Amino acid sequence: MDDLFNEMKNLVIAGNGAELIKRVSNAREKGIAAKDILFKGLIAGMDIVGQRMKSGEMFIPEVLLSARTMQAVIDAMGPYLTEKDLSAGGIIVIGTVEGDLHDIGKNLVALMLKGAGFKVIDLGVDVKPNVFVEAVKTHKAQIIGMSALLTTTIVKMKETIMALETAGLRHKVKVMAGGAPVTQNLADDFGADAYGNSAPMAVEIAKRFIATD
Ligand code: B1M
Repeated sequence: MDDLFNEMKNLVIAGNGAELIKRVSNAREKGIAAKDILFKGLIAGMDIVGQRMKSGEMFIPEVLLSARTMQAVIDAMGPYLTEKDLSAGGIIVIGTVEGDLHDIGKNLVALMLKGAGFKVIDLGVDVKPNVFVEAVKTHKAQIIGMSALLTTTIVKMKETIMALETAGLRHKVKVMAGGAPVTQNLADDFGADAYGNSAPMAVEIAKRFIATD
């Protein structure tokens, strides 16, 4: 099993989508859980890409190739990654905060929320605080989900919460924050209602929000 996950990691690093999709289908046929494929294969591979990017062994074009490969495989795996129970309901506005272009984690969270029955308004990347606020108003969202991957953009989560307060909407919407550099302490500090450290956890939190609404 470890060999298969290692192969998947290497294919993410190499940005070889065609081979990776074959490995993932084989793994599914063997009954390997989609979440294991995702976390032990794909995301583990992307973590190595991150380390190599930091050490200068990989450059932006190569990282982009890995990112596109990973997104394509996640899209292809969509039906296996989502719950069959569509009963959750609820409207969530989600986006990657201003200044930040990373969207794979955010897309995964959005995919799993949709699969659990949420109506997801995905604002994309580089979302300014006032755009989140307007979307909450327009769509009468009960939840707002913010993702950030850069230490320099986490502050935008706090600014967005302040913008919700200024608009008189803070008490009407639950705020969830996530993304690799975010921690429970940071989320508490800037006044979020919850911190999600993974896409499945984000779904659990969103369900809890709706249940206590
Ligand atoms: Co960027 N990048 N990047 N990058 N990149 C990181 C984040 C970095 C850690 C790499 C490194 O140096 N080791 C580093 C940040 C360092 C820091 O801030 N301290 C970095 C940097 C520096 C940069 C640039 C500045 C590089 C440059 O230009 N010199 C630049 C910034 C651009 C910008 O945003 N303005 C940049 C650009 C890029 C690419 C465009 C090439 C590409 C992004 C492509 C894309 O997203 N479409 C890219 C990539 C791919 C990465 C790494 C390698 C992988 C990110 C990823 O997709 N991970 C990343 C290193 C790493 O994270 N290991 C890195 C997989 C994804 C599934 O995980 O998003 O964490 P993640 O999501 C998880 C959880 O966090 C959680 O659920 C998901 C899993 O279940 N989650 C949530 C996420 N959002 C959530 C929201 C929730 C709840 C849970 O509730 C709402």
